[in-house]
Amino acid sequence: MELLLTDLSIVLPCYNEKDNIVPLVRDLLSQMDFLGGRLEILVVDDNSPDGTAQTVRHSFADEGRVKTIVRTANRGLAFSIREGLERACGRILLVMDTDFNHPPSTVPVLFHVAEYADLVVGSRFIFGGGMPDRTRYYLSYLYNIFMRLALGTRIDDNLSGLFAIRREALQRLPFEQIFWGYGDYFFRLLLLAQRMSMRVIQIPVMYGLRPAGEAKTRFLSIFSGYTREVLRLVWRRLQE
Ligand SMILES: Nc1nc2c(ncn2[C@@H]2O[C@H](COP(=O)(O)OP(=O)(O)OP(=O)(O)O)[C@@H](O)[C@H]2O)c(=O)[nH]1
Ligand SMILES: [Mg+2]
Repeated sequence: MELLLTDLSIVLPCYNEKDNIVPLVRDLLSQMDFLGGRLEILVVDDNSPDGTAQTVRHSFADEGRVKTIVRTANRGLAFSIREGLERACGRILLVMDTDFNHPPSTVPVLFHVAEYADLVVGSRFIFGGGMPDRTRYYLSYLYNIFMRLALGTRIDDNLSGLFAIRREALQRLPFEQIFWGYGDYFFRLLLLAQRMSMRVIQIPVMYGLRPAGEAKTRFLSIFSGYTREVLRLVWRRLQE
């Protein structure tokens, strides 16, 4: 059996998150300090013009557990996540946003539950979950009902992007069919995990507010892109 010295790898894709990334990494180091050297944090930055990567390198120069990856080719959220996952050494790999939408306090829970599942997913739409913006909450909730009906996924939140996966489960997944685009990679991941009969557990997550910087999501274009992708997946399924 492969001997893994890292218990948990946290992959943090970021773009222009200079003011969020340092407090986030500090928070994660303190939440998961019980792992000591068996923790690694990979900041995957798409060469942000605001100097996100330089800020991380400077702030954590003496912290060997924090690694910074700067990408200049093939940029984009899903490609960044893929690269982070490919370069991570952990037994359990966890992906989260870097703007505090995904609260660091859920990380110990995701890590713990991953002992009992292949994939653990943070969900806003089960008891205990939610998000502060009520309008967006209900719009996302309705959109998720549409996704679940169309795709047949059993998870309530197909767009959260917060998850932990065991290495052996990750290695079974076809990366080429999942990791491209933006948040749509997440519902492809869920769908394939379900089709491969993986054990998927959802835990509630209450989103936090972004303290600094700007959201990259442009809603109309993102959701029309998601809808096209959902319909493409449905069409492919019908043809199988
Ligand atoms: N590496 C990389 N990270 C990205 C890219 N676009 C967004 N991100 C990161 O992906 C995460 C989600 O992006 P957000 O802009 O917060 O998108 P969102 O959470 O859907 O939108 P809000 O709810 O409005 O915050 C954040 O950590 C971003 O920094 C990208 O092109 N490359
Ligand atoms: Mg966000």
